[in-house]
Amino acid sequence: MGQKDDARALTSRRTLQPFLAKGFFMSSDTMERVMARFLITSALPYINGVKHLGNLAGSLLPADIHARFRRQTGHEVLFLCGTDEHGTPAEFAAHAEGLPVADYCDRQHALQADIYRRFGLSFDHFSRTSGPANHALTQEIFRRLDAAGWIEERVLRQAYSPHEGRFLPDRYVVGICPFCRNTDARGDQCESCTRLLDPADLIAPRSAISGTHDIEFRETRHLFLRQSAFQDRLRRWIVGQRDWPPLVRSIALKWLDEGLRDRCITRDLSWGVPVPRPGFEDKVFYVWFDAPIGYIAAAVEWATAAPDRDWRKWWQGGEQVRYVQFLAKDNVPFHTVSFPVTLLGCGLPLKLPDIIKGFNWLTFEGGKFSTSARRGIFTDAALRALPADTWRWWLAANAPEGADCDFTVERFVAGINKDLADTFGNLVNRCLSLVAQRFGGAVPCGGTPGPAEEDVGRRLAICFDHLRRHHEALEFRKAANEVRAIWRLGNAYLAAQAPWATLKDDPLRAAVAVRTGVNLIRAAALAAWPFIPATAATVLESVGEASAALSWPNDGETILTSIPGGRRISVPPLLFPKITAADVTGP
Ligand code: B3M
Ligand code: ZN
Repeated sequence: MGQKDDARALTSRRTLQPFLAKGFFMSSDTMERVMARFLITSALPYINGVKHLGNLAGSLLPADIHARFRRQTGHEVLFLCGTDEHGTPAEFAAHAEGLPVADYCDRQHALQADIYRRFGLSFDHFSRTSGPANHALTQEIFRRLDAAGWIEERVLRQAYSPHEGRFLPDRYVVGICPFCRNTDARGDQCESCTRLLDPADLIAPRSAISGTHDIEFRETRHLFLRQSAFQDRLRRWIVGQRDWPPLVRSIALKWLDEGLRDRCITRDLSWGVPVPRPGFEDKVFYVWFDAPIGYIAAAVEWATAAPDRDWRKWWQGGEQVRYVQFLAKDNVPFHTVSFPVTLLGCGLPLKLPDIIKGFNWLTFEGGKFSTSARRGIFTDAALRALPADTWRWWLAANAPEGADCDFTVERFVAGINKDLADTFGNLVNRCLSLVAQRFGGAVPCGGTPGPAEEDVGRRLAICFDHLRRHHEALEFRKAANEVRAIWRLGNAYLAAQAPWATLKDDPLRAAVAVRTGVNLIRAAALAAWPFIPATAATVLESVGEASAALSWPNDGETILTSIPGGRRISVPPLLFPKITAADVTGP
């Protein structure tokens, strides 16, 4: 640790002192509010094609919402992601498009990065696992694991194609399934009966590359990471993670209960991170070995872009950094078991995740989203159909947290029209139009706030308190519900005060109500910002609060008086026109 970090450690201990002196344990909330820095990662989307809405809902979007919330509450945040570019699916996809793998990955990375930018995902850096930083770091971590005695060479029997002059990874061998007779079963699994297979099980095996049936089984050396030796350490660590969602804890413990097996971390491919060991020139690391190291490499790359950035401040920041991972449930074992073994085993003081937020599946009209079958709505098509905020809102408000969640066009249309058009859009539009039409475009002055304003202020403060707690607990549906409650509160206040009706008889009362209404709009937009950032920014700009997006309202009293009378405002264009099914699916 450098001097700066030491100084930071001291100040932070001093900040903690009052809590510790009282002789009680800090709750994790208090701990988080005191702690300054959040390292946030979303699972790295795989490179083989544009992702569907399920991928967005199950890691990228919630990670972004959390990063935005933490920035809003004054925390220092490093939000990282990138494309996961190695492995057989990348080679296959490139082959299908007739491109060299590197070119295919360049193209797909640019495409995905652009889509995520348009979705408003606010990464501090969007990296690539095929980049030099990840290659160097993966090899370095491997060397350290090896030096510490955690790597073992073993001999395996594996499919070899004399025609291609190479060993074939399991997925590169296809043949007839011995169980269901599907003629295109893959060496690792039969997609038709879903049974897990070994290439040697296949009847009439052939190479998926050339189709040749000339396949032999030969002995070859591979490297194994001795995960089994970490069983007890991992169990102690996982059992101690009381803040993890039950979904993640239970998947992790199930794996441990079944007994950790040593893991083969090498593959016979040419695309990937080369294995730095004599005799392994034809092999690369298994994609799941190098992909999570990509989280660290992303920080290293981010840090090289400016002299005042230090990746160690994050990855080796100890207790002062809170590391939060977002991922879908099928990725849980790799993040709770394999990656932690890599981190623990390499002996570097790297951070283990503090919280792993796992998600269930988003399904599509009662079935699975499927990239290979092109079933569902894909992120590029979604952006062509409707603005990003529309998707962001629905996917967060219906996050597949406690259980799987089904996306149906009907539910989507109903949700968007009710929440965004009728509730938020209506609040902004009717109040700001009134300012424009009846007050010459300036927030009215005069009048004295009374019990109604006190009441709405108190309620608003309670909502923001709840909202903050839900964000801190990573409860996205509950947080979205609270945002909705804030929007409704604004509408209910305006409906009860009806300034359009009192304007003539009691202009001062109308002035107070409209001024309070404009401030309620500001609050509504601040609450909305992590979810629908583009729209929230438009609204804040129209009430002259463009720079407020990154602030969190403090208490009920000032939140309703921040925008003073006399300020000129503008009316934004209709925020959310009502939609129909045809807008979602196209004509
Ligand atoms: N690429 C998983 C997936 O696409 C994967 C995540 C890697 S996180 C290090 O489902
Ligand atoms: Zn089968």
